[in-house]
Amino acid sequence: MRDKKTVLVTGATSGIGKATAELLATKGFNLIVCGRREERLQQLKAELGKHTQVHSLQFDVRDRDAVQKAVESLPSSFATIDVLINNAGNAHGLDTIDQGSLDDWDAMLDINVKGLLYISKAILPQMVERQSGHIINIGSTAGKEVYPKGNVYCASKHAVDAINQGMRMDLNAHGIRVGAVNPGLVETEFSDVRFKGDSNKAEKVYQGFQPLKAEDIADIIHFVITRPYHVNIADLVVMPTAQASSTIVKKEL
Ligand code: NDP
Ligand code: 8X3
Repeated sequence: MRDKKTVLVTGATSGIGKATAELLATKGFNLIVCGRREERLQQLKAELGKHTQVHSLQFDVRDRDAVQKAVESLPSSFATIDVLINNAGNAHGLDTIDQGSLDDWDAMLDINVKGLLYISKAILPQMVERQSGHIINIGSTAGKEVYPKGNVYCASKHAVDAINQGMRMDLNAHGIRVGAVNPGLVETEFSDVRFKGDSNKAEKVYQGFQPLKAEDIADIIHFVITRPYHVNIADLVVMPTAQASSTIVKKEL
């Protein structure tokens, strides 16, 4: 009998995923932390290892064979995954549809949508076999509404919204819980990635109001996965108090 549940977090090298792994490590969960940046994974493993059992998996969610191999490589003590947190993802660019880059579009659809599907596909068979498990899909307010220049990022997060609903329906018969957490503006490396390292542009996104912190989302994810089994938080939207919608943010002058 395992004494702790095991949680696999994709995109654990930064932002929401990292904060979630850090919190869950102190709350009685074993962790499988995933990402592409090996150095950060090793650092995280060393930090979290002070609190719990940690295993790291380095792969790009776009590479379906690498995803499958990574999951198959798990040692027996980490092979049973109780909770999957589908968090890896980013926006790439912020351009009108006529100006957008095909590479950015490929990245967003391949990572945010297909990557989420690949990792889910690799883990679902064991959950179905056990008739238990919990999947948290990290969507976005961008999956609930579209904003100017958000076009393909919003489409990718609308797809996550649809996949979240579809997963919940299809896995209902197997007793597997599925739910989404959809944040508004959270200050992470998200905008650095969106603006390709232009930190001035990235910082401006969060100026003049108090954005959410990655830790705020981690706290919510911890709440969601610690509800009693009969409670499934199916779809949760959380914004900074200063934000009312993707385009309405109350800023101090
Ligand atoms: P960060 O940029 O801080 O973190 C993104 C994470 O995703 C990193 O750990 C990164 O790891 C991982 N990742 C990106 N591309 C890949 C890839 N190809 N393969 C594997 N891992 C990948 O951003 P956030 O923490 O903000 O974003 C996390 C999730 O939250 C995303 O799905 C995002 O869309 C969503 N979100 C963010 C909001 C925000 O305002 N910040 C609001 C709403 C939703 P590595 O580079 O090491 O691979
Ligand atoms: C991230 C939130 O508004 O930058 O999904 O798209 S937003």
